[in-house]
Amino acid sequence: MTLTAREQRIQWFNHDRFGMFIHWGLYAIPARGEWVRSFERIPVEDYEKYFNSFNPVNYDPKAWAKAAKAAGMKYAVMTTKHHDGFCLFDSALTDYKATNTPAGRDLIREYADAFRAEGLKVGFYYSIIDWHHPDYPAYGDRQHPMRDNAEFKDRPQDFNRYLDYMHGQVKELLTNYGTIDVLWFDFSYEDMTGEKWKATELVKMIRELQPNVLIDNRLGGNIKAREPEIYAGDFASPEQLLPPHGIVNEDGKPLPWEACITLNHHWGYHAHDRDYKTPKQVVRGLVECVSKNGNMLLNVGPNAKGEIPQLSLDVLGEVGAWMRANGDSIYGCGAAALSKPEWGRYTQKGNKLYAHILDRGIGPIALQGLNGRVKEARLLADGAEVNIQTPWNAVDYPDYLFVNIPTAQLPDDFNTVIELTLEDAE
Ligand code: JFZ
Repeated sequence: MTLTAREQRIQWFNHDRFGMFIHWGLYAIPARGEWVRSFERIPVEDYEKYFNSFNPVNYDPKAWAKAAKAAGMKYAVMTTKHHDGFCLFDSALTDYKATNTPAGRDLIREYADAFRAEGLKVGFYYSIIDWHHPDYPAYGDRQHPMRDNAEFKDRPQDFNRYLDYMHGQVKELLTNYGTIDVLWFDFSYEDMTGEKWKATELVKMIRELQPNVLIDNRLGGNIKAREPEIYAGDFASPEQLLPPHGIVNEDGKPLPWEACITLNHHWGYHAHDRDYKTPKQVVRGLVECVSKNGNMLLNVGPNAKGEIPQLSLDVLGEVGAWMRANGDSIYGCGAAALSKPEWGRYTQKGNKLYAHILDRGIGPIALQGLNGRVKEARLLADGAEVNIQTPWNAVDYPDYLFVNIPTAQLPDDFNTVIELTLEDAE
């Protein structure tokens, strides 16, 4: 079967499944999240102090890349510019960039080089919303910091000038930093969608510069359509939510998707938000994504010194330990053609079916429809044989395979994975 260009470029993404999202910018200094300018209606002049003092002395993207890799992540997406308009890269089209702060260097170049050197794929987040550019709609906009400031009402504006700027920056990002694996645009709303961004023209340029870069679905358009617009995107981007049944198009065909998820409750650094998901929740969430043919892009928000918060590193470390033992049930895997079992979830890769046991229950674990179909059962974490003989008290259930766990508790409380080798490979 020959694959379309779209199907071909998405292959690595469907294999890799787990990535790191990085939200970093001037907002790390006020430390109240990346929407601080909008929420608190901060004028650009008052935000300027952060530009003048941005000096992340401990910025060490090699350490970030190592942390991502050790967590089992295979790619990363980092903010090159967020809604506040501040550019972490050395754009020739603006002065509002990291090179003109005390940081004094192109933070994106260092990120791209460091992550690539660790063998991770490199993605760029780029905000198509811009609260700094004078030609971006301010007064009356849904979320611009000056949305209800009457002084901005009759300000002369030329949106085409903003579009030239935005298209120009995308061109810079795809020209000056080598191969880029993901372009993560953010975001469309109301009438600010699709051709308002000159999206067809934009994507044609992108495809000429880097035909294989993956684009998210936030330029607008309908990714679920039978024949989606050229700018509708390569993958769907559910945010802070794991879609109940995965994502399919109008014909019921599975679509690539990636759930972006924060570790606490903020994308950008927040000094007081210590309400973190546990490593167990993260592992189970990732497994849920893969069991529904999706990816997880897990966020970190480095602080003003350029450090990933220790609480985030702690979670990533524990997730990584689980991934080292159980990554075979994630990479290259997708949904199994079996419904969700009572005790957990399935993922599958060819003739390897992975039973993710989340609930020990009592007695043997019953796997419907698998009796006589399994050649071998092993604990994925250590390769130890798992007994699958039908016990004397279960002969009345011929449709079920029984997995006999010899202990009252599961060996791995996060998620115990049993690798089943099927007789009938699919
Ligand atoms: C967006 C950003 O606003 C946010 O800061 C972060 O970067 C996240 C990954 O993406 O989140 C959204 C997108 C759309 C809406 C709200 C937040 N919306 O339509 O209300």
